[in-house]
Amino acid sequence: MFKRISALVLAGLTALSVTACGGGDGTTSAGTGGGGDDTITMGFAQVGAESGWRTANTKSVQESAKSAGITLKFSDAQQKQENQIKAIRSYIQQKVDVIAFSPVVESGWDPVLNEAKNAKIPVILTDRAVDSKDTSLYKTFLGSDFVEEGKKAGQWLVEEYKDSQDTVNIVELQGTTGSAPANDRKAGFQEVIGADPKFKIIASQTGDFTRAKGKEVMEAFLKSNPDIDVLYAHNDDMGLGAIEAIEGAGKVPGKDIKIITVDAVKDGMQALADGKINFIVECSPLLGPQLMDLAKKVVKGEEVPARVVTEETTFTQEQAKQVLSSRQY
Ligand code: GYE
Repeated sequence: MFKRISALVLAGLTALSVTACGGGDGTTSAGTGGGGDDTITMGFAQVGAESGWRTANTKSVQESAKSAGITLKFSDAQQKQENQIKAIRSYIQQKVDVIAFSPVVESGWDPVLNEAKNAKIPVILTDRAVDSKDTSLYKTFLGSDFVEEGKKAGQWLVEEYKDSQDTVNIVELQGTTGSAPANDRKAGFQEVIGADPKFKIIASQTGDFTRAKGKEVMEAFLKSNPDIDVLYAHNDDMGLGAIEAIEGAGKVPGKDIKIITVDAVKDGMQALADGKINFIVECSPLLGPQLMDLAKKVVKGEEVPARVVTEETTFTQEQAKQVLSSRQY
């Protein structure tokens, strides 16, 4: 296990570390980024297993920890903040070297993050952000720009309907209530379509990023709104669930109701290539390698950028057909 000694770090020996064996006297070793047999232990508090994106993200984190030689303690919070807080507290107790987590919702993290800070365990936010004012509570935030993703979804829609004067009735399936991707994907989309009053969001509800909920909520939307032109789903899984609901109601997804989703996981890309989804904004779950690099740096006390934004693209139906076979997740 690694333990940082801030006084020595302050003295300019940024890569210095101590191997603490069960609270014993330990031996010091000035690491140079490579050698030495000090193993970093990371506690990772995952959101859950709600979507294809999440499964791919978990796999990426586990595989990259392995190849980076980092010992990973992994927990699945089943989309519940209290479970994530418990997991983080247990990582603090176990004196891990670094804690990484993807906060299920944005608010309510200050107490537990302060506990980590007091225990001198660095925290890395990955995938989702917190809304804490105190940015000293974490070292960096690695993940997508969700507002930008929402904007890309909106821009496609504006372009698609540029020649039409008619009202465009939109229903929205939001992600988990209070989560950064739900808040930001909604805001970015709204910002773009809000410039033209012909775009109307006639219903908007959470589907908790799951297929089952996406289907259930879409069924309700279809019952109460006979005239839906567009579905904007905050992830592929909810969109895929909604496709079942649309087909169940005797309508043709991608034609009678146009569908925009976010993520671009394989099942989503397949539905896009098949013409059932019209446009997907990519959100990459492959954050593992960058996360492990950042973890090594923060454990050594090196400076890291406060924000690392993931690069991503968008896909039309034609583009999906071309890249589908080489899609990794
Ligand atoms: O889009 C969704 C998942 O936080 C970016 O969470 C992630 C989102 C992703 O459940 O599928």
